[in-house]
Amino acid sequence: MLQFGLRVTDISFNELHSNGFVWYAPGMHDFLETPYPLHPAPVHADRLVTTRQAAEICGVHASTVKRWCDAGELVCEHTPGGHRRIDLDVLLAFAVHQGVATDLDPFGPHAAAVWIASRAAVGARRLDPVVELWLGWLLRDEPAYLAPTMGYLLRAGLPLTTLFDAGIMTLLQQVGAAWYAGTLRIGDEHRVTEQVKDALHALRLQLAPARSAQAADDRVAIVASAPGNRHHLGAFMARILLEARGWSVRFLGADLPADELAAQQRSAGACLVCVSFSTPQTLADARRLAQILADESRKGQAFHLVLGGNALPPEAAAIEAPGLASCRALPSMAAFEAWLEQQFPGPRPEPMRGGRR
Ligand code: B12
Repeated sequence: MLQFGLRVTDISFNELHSNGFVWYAPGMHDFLETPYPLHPAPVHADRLVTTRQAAEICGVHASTVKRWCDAGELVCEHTPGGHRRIDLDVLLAFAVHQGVATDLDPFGPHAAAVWIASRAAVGARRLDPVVELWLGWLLRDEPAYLAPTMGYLLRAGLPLTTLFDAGIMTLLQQVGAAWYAGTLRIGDEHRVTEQVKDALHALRLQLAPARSAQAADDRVAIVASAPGNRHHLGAFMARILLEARGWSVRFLGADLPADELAAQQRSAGACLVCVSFSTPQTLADARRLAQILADESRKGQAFHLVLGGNALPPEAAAIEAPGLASCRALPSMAAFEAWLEQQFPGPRPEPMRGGRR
């Protein structure tokens, strides 16, 4: 029988700790809060799959899996109740041996770990195993699996907003905490951020066909990071979300001067402007920008302004800017999507088709 020696993840939380890694730097609670709790203990999910799960993984009928088992071709165990259970590694090795392609093939030696982590993410909305996998890959400078995992999770049914709010944001919080604690070199922090950016670009291209089919001329948005803000992944996620919902987006990147935002809104005839604020920016910066854009909106076509990002405290919800069609400060991509659904109702975007590539 073929044997694999895979672990649930290739770098465990314990290894991270023994390497001097920290989950949370002291005094960072304000920006380390996540909608989903992180568990510092390793997650050892059951590696035994049912015949139905094995069938889903291999893209065959459950009766085929049972036949493989009963013929002794695929090694399985039996529960006290007589149900077949198959070790995930044995199944994946068997699939390779049989020439059966699975959605897990792109993950090579990490296939079992990706399946287990994706079940926690999609089934229990626990993203920490996925984040742990990503961190391990990135710290070892193996970013190639990052984008495929994102696509895999979406095809398995994880909402795009959860991938962003609980997955990517948490990953970067860990990276930021490690940098803050002095356990990650600044060059490595930059490298990892660039690798996440590349993966998000790849994800965007995977979602792009749906966008071009649905793009509606009246839904044009400007998306950028606020003047002075060099962080731009939050804005980039807002862009992906809008495009996935059929919007046409002018993405203007980081640190955009306020008058340029206004000029771009005018020239594109955009009905929506989205701006991301990151610490060390402040509520006052957001108020100032809203005021400038409100003056602009009053002179021409009224448009909606959405502010987001980790620099905005709850008080930002009270920012008023008469002249704008509306002004909202939203704490997450999930809140942004809910607002879009309410403000711009329309056909929901197609989820990524799937199960199989
Ligand atoms: C990567 C990074 C950088 C990169 C950014 C590169 C890039 N291309 O973006 C670089 C190296 C440039 C950088 C620079 C700095 N950084 Co920095 N950085 C980070 C890091 C590690 C990740 C940021 C990130 O991308 N997060 C992921 C995104 C997705 O999260 P997010 O922005 O919060 O977005 C989520 C929500 O806020 C919301 N959202 C965001 N935008 C929007 C927009 C809309 C419209 C909506 C609806 C929602 C929304 O949805 C997102 C998904 O949930 C964080 C660590 C952390 N804890 O976040 C530090 C961090 C933000 N940086 C920090 C600091 C101090 C700096 C510098 C001042 C360092 C320096 N001395 O130069 C400079 C500031 C530069 C500037 N003027 O902006 C601190 C801020 C601390 C503080 N309280 O001030 C942090 C927290 C690190 C730390 N642990 O101390 N940084």
